[in-house]
Amino acid sequence: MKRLLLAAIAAILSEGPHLAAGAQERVPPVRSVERSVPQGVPALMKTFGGADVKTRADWEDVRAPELLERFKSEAYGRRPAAADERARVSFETYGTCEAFGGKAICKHVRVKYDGPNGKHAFPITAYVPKTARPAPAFVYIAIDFHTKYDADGAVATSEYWPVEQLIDRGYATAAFSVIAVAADKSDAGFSQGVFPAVQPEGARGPDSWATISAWAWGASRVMDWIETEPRIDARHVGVVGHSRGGKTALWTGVTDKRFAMACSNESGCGGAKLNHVDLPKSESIDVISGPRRFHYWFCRNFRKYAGREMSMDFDQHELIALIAPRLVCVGSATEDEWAGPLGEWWSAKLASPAWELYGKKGLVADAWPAPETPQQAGCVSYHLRTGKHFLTPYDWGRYMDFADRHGWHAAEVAK
Ligand code: GTR
Repeated sequence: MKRLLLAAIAAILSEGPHLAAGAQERVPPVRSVERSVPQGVPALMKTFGGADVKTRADWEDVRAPELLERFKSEAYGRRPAAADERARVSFETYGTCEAFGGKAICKHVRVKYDGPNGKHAFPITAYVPKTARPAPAFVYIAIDFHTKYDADGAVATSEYWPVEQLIDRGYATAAFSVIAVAADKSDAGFSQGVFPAVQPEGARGPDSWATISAWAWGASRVMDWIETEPRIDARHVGVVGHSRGGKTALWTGVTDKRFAMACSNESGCGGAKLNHVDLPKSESIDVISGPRRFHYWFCRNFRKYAGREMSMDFDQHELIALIAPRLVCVGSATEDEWAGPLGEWWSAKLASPAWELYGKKGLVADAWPAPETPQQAGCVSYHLRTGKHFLTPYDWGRYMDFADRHGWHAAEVAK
């Protein structure tokens, strides 16, 4: 009762949610799963005002900016400009070593941020293969699960991060722990991590940046460092995250065009999963944004969409489309129904017209694939892996295959 009353007051006080005027884009049926066909998906190639988006200029000048604005104001929040001022960021390399029998160099780097309201620092752990040419790289957004830390909070190892596999394929990799950037718990509020260095807590509004945006800030600072590292090819860097890290990887790809690829591994609701498809076993906006769950990952406005997914006038295929014409990978797992694997595939599929504006292809596929048959012919990769919610060597292998396909590579690993 109290919740209903509060919701009613909030609805009166705040701007209403952005809901669609009516059903729009028709989508082709998926042969194998006819009961889970998206309904009333917001049309990617129509502006909110109803104009057709036909050219690259229509997209870049009108549609992409208005979608970006929607995702900022309604989902992930607005990051104050001072957070991304390069002059406020510096690096200190506090350790280097040989790794994997001399195949790679390990570096420990501290990122220091001198913000308008305070300072913040966090560590990066990087491995760089001893290749003749600068190596392409993957930034790994390390969530707390399966992560082991050094004494200073740097990522030491993680079952989600198979470093030697990357090194052996000639890729550098750099990881940071999300909790070294912003706490992954609601009671920490926004008084910890990078937030207070940027602005006083009292300055927050319904569209202020939240935790996913702060973690994406961390990934961008790793990219700042990569640009200073001569052994890494900064033009060929992907960002990889699993689950909440996958949501963050997509937002990083959208907000930082220096990343040539964004890889969402089983990111689900608020990540790659389309909302306009009925997948009752998957997480809903109501659940994820609930007071006892993960409301703090998103800006306050996101809560307005709880229970109203089907009438939202924007959806996650449009988030993926904002990464075009760069590369995107979406990975799902068969036993990960909470993330809605089919909804993840649909977003990848329905995002694809954005690549066509650039004379490229997005996801080249007519139907949701069988497990272990990756769809990698275009600029959007999708794979379904047998198994549970996890970031496995198989998933990493598909992300590296995709980068290889796009010619990122392949300096030889020094023996
Ligand atoms: C779940 C959450 C998901 C997903 C996952 C994770 O509990 O409901 O949205 O992000 O956590 O990050 O492992």
